Amino acid sequence: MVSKATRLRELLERRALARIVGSRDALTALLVEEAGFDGLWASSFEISASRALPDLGLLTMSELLDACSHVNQATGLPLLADCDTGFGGNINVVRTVRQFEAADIGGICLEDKVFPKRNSFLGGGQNLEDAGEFAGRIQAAVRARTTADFTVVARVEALIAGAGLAEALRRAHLYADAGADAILMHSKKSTPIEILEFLQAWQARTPVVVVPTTYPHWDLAEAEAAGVSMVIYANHALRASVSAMRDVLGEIRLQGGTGGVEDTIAPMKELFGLTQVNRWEEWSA
Ligand code: SPV
Ligand code: MG
Repeated sequence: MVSKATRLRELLERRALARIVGSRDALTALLVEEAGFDGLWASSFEISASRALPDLGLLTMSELLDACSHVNQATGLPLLADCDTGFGGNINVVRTVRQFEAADIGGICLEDKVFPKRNSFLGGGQNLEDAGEFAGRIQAAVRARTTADFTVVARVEALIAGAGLAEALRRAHLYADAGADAILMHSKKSTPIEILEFLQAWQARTPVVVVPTTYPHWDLAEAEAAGVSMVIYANHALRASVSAMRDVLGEIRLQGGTGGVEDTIAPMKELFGLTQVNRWEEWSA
């Protein structure tokens, strides 16, 4: 059987662009698979938000692992886990790799910010980790894995922090030298301009992952031609459900009953299907 790590690596290394989607829980993962996407992203933002917490590095490693395990077991899709800054120093990263690898999770992504990190789209400053220190963390992660295919993605936050392209490139090269399998280059510009500049200079040294939350109109074929290997739709399923839940709850409150929303929400039967109740009942018979 092909491991999830191998599948994630294949997605990153194949010629065609891969699209993975933020999944805070197992049910979301099922819907992502049903919609035909290539893989899953366990977003620290979404998993925090679903616990009514801000994305400020509050999740512990075991909380994230627990959420990732549910997401990972729900489908055959490979999962890239958003492990923020790695939950501490090198030894914490080593333990993280061991635990996530043992859970058959495809790989982890670590970002080069100081703990506790702040979500990249929050206003205010961002504190970048010392690049050498972070490269050491990447090296620790790479050395800790026991299967070559377990993927370690290094996320560069230099553009997010306003440190410029030269610094983003310097960091990306350092992390690739340390063994990172791919670089996630993050940007909060409203166009892919910074990413295009990076890709031009990077010359496909490693696969490149992007999160086009603030530049959603970038044509996928263009992104692929420019050298992007993987796109992450990090938070759209969560944002869709917040809008839908708000609308429906508002209507129910307004109308004094659920009759008016019945046709706009998923029927119970759909949930029975998604949760494969028939199979479970066969096993119980
Ligand atoms: C996440 O989804 O948790 C991410 C992406 O890390 S971002 O929200 O852009 O930081
Ligand atoms: Mg995150």
